[in-house]
Amino acid sequence: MPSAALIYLYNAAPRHEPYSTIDGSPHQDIQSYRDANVMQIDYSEKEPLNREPPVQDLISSFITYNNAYDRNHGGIPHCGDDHIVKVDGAVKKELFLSLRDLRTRYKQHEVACALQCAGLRRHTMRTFLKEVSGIDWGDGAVMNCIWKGPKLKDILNEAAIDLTFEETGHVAFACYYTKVQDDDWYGGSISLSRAMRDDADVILALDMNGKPLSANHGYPVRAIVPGIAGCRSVKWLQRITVQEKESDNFYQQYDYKILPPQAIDAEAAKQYWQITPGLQDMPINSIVAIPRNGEIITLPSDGKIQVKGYALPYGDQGPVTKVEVSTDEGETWVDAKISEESKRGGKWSWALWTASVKLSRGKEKRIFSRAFDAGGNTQNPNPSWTLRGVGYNGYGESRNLIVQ
Ligand SMILES: Nc1nc2c(c(=O)[nH]1)N[C@H]1C(S)=C(S)[C@@H](COP(=O)(O)O)O[C@H]1N2
Ligand SMILES: [Mo]
Repeated sequence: MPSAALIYLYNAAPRHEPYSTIDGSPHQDIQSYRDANVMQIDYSEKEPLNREPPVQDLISSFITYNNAYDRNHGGIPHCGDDHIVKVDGAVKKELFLSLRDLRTRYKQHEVACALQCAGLRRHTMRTFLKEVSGIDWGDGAVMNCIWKGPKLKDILNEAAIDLTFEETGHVAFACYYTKVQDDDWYGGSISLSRAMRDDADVILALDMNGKPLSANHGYPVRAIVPGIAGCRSVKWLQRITVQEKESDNFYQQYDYKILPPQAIDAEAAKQYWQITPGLQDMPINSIVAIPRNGEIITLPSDGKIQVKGYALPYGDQGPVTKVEVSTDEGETWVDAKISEESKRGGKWSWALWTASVKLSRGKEKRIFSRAFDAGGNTQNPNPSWTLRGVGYNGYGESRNLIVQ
């Protein structure tokens, strides 16, 4: 496969009723945000850009410089450099921050972290467990990058939080430049406590891998919330609101949740959306990138082959400390080698690993992987099905291998 090739995915997500006014307070000022200077909009809410790279390419570099996945619910705005981020809600002082303010008024902080779509590995869930709704993401909807910009907490400290119950507060991120598939704007929120924790490394990223963000990845500024589902890392960030409740955006309320198994279809799900918390920390995970499903492997004389993949820690409980591989259906496990770069990569990064394992000849052979992290988490041997197919973290698996 040519390395520049990206697998374009057909967006099979169902359309829902637009729902942007959960508390009866429509965002009346959307238009003023939308009038901000946008030079061009690529794609649209009808055909947003959603794609992932072949996973063999993805794991060839610890830092994802090329072919990072794209996930969009609407068009991609090309914003002017007069972009402003407004900070409002339960704060004593509203802020209107220019790009210059973001770059010069606050200490710049660099963080290496994995950013992953909540639907990562949905394809595995749908093929092994049961059909789910959503884009058919494989194992490539994740990138490991170096992001740089001011810490959100420094900005919120300047704005001075003015909330009665700070412990249960939220920080909502919004982008109004374009409509999205299920709402008039895109947004998501995280807990205020996560935002304010110095070691949670939540930043407003201006740079990605040493360069200003590209339009696709959020130029000129996006939230980066390490360890938390990518949907909360809002791109083309226009507004940060401190508030009592989660974001009222469709994608916070009616998507990106691990619904209980009783929510078997859209109708049954109705009663669960409001009582199920929004997905935040992503689960520990690992996948086998090489060999891929269905490969024909010719065994060398020592009977051993190289297996490669990546592993991701649970939310804020990284780094990955160990990865194991099994070629006998989980009876015995061998330790994989975690790459040196990964060992230095910090708690938020993925870990790239390699294992040399013995395989016996035959058909329908499977290779499993499982990861462990500093928080003592490991992958779920019996993952359960959930309607939207988010947060799948069964063992990594390469199957239907023909070994000769
Ligand atoms: N404004 C905006 N921000 C967004 C999205 C979006 O559609 N619009 N998609 C979110 C989702 S679901 C993910 S997984 C990440 C993907 O980031 P990327 O496109 O840079 O890969 O962005 C998040 N931020
Ligand atoms: Mo996502």
